[in-house]
Amino acid sequence: RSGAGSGTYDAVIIGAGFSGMYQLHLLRDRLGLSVRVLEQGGGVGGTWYWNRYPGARCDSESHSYCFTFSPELYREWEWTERYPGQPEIMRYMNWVADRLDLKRDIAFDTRVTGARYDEASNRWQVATEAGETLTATWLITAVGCLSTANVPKIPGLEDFKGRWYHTGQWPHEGVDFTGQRVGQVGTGSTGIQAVPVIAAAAKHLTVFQRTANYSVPARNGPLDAEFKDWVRQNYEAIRTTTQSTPNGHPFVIADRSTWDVTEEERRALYEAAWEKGGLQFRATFRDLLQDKAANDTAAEFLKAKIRSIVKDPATAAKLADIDHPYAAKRPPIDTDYFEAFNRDNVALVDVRANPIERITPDGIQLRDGTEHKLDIIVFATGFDAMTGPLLRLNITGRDGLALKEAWAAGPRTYLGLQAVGFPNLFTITGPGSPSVLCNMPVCIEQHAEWIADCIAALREKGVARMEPEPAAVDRWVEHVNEAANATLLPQAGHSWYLGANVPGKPRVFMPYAGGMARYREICNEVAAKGYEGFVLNK
Ligand code: NA7
Repeated sequence: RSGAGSGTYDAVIIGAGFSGMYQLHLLRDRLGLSVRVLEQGGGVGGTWYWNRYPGARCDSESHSYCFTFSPELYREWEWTERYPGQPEIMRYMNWVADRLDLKRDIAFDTRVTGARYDEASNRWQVATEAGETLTATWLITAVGCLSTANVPKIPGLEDFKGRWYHTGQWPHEGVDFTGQRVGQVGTGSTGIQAVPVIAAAAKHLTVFQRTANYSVPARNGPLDAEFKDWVRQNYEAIRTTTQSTPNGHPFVIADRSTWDVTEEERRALYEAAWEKGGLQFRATFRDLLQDKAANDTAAEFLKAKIRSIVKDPATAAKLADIDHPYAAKRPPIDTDYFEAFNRDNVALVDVRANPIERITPDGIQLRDGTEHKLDIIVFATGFDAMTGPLLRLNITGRDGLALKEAWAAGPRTYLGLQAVGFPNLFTITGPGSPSVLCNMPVCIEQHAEWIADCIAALREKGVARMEPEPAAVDRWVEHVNEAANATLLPQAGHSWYLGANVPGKPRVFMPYAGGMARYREICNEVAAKGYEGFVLNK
């Protein structure tokens, strides 16, 4: 149903992806609150509602990329492939929404244009594009971390005579590439998924690569009956694993160091991990993300794989010219990405050496004057991650403080959940939470449950207003920095974890790298100590 309906609610939730759906279920069905969810898309699904680009598929394995709070729901849904594709995830999200009867409390096609905290009434006022105002005690953002498309500001785009698309705002009717000359900008996780699929459909595909990337084969395929039975029978064990590993995935990081084994054994272990495929590759040794020399062994193995797959030595050299440690940027996994460069209709252009200068009416022109003629440009250029979706909500807190101003030098939160000056506002998977370094549904379930428990506890105590202490925020920001600096993650200078992909964005390492399991413990301790670090007012 569209139209938010002005009114007063206990809670307003912005977004109807995994986070918003589960938060609605908890607040409405467990706590009995009145809740309205505002969703700009025409249906549930969040990131998967928008990311319909060719090859769109989750990099988490399907039996861990789902809700696990309900054994019944978990066992009833049957995934068909090792990694769920976008259409299957959408079917799953709609199925959950229907099973939990969520849609009646979600206003679709409803964009939030502003949210203002009114001190006198201690209420949030949320404005929608249609001119409605919703009033709520609790405001919860469930807007995701990767939902604000980053279309690079390249001069001339407005004059391009062909069609152009960003992968995160893909037309629902799809794009027909038949007979088309396509240019794709970007070789992150998205671009790496899209290349082989576009290459198979288009007349010609030119891939514009600024930063070469590692990728490990996903080894996707249909799941057999035996595995599906195993998943149903091992619900508890799978959940225990995902909740106790640092990254929320259903595999355990090996306990051995890179240096515990001989070179030959190491090669055999990498080879086995490569054959098994997927994000598990980074779990081969426990120190890959802490010890640069250890990481180099993985990096060299993966670069050698690129050179062995890609037949043209010059193309192989460009693809393997990777200057960041393995997994210091989000590590992609693929289906025939490097193999696609062996096709006659695919070309790689290095735009690090020779950057894109402008877009002409006919294509893309590089600094040295070369023009690539194109009918379609695909921007797989990522997102204004983590802070982008929050800042565009135009949130204003106490004393007219805009979130944009409060975070002008970078985001500052306590636990990624709350910020000083914004009482009763909770940010699910906000900056300073493990979010993007974790298998998302695992992180989301923990956040939504913590928030629901917190609201229940505050209501019981008669607390009307909650906001973090400035000192608690200072300590948390410092801890987030320490956690990042204990890893190789900040060494990838151009990663979106650091905000480096958006010109002018402050360079702050945003996610919490201390691991989901540790984070869960910290959040539990904070709650057990009566919400230590938060100011609670009656
Ligand atoms: P990413 O990982 O941010 O990748 C974006 C890619 O686009 C990356 O290769 C960028 O190069 C490239 N890019 C961005 N702007 C430009 C310009 N102006 N010129 C050339 N190349 C550019 O986004 P994805 O969508 O792939 O992945 C995001 C997450 O979604 C992913 O990690 C999963 O968690 C799901 P750069 O590296 O900045 O040099």
